[in-house]
Amino acid sequence: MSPLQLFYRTTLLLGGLALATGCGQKAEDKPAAAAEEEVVVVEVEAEEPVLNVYNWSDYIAEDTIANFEERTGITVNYDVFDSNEVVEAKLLAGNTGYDIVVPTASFLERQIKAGVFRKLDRDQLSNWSNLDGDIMARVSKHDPDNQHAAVYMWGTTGIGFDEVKVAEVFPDAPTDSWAMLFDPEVIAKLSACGVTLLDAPTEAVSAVLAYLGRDPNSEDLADLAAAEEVLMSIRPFVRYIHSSQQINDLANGEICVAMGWSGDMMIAADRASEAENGIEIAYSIPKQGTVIWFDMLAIPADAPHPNNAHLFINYLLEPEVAAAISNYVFYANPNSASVEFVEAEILEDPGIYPPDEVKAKLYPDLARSAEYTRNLTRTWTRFKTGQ
Ligand code: SPD
Repeated sequence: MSPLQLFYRTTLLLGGLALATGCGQKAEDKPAAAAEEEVVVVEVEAEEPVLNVYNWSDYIAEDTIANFEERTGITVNYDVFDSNEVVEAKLLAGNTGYDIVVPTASFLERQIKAGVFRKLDRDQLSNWSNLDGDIMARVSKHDPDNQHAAVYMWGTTGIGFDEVKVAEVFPDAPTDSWAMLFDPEVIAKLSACGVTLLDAPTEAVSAVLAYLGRDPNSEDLADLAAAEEVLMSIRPFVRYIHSSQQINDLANGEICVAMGWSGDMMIAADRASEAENGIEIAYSIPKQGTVIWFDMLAIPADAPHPNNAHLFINYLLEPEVAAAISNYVFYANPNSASVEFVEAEILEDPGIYPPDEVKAKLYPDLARSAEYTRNLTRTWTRFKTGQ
């Protein structure tokens, strides 16, 4: 392979690659304003034009991948998941074949310790400075000096609910509380129209602990036992435990209450609105507090196309690209330069960008120890199987 790829700063970066590979936008096609930007040349090993991406489902704009492919000539193989545990098992086994993976920061922390990621080459990430300094400082607790990962999107975990159905089956339902899911008397009533939980053990147990007024990040086995007791008491009223199916089921009225991730619940609302089926989905951040989490772009140590992976991360760090994703999937992005391109409706939605008084109720998502995780997994298996 010839050892040359050219990089232009910001939006011109991929134009530079096109010049080197003879595909996509030509240098002379550059808009006049852009032509004045500083050109940065970085030499890296050219790779076969392939990129293997493993991302969460419903987590990218419709044209993000197609635009990248068009601009670079790189073919993207795009797989999806809906569980940190699944990604972690694959990463720890190795040889995933993926060039980009998107674990949540608390999981990334222990994966870094297991040596499964390569360090990012900042020389290939000219758009890195677009990242919000406060957010990157926050995730540096998981990845010291942000050496291995960039934040992709962030959000919270709360309750999505069908306003009409819930009002029908339980007019005084405590929609601002985890009691919707964890009080057996409440969930028993709501079960008439269908209640679901995320298949995310750490988050479910944390939420129960917040509901009980205990430390959501506790690794005390007495707290885990208390959470298990609650989970077992509500098990008969849970229709299913799954982390992506509830989006469409809320949108089409199959269920009425779901534990869910912020943007996903808004995707459900958007799909219902597009279907014009009269269903109105709301998203609530419970008053007892909830987790704030960060999903991270990282490159496995054995990635077959690490330079293409850097190109992709740099592309995602372009302000317009990040904004287009937020506008499509309703998740907050960490890109300060993207704000002017994010729709006002998204920026002003307190469920997406929580105001300070809500932020004060958000607790961090800490990495759990291996020993605690083994106990948690046993609890979760008993919960899922109801035994
Ligand atoms: N549909 C995209 C969902 C992204 C969810 N990220 C999960 C974070 C878990 N803490």
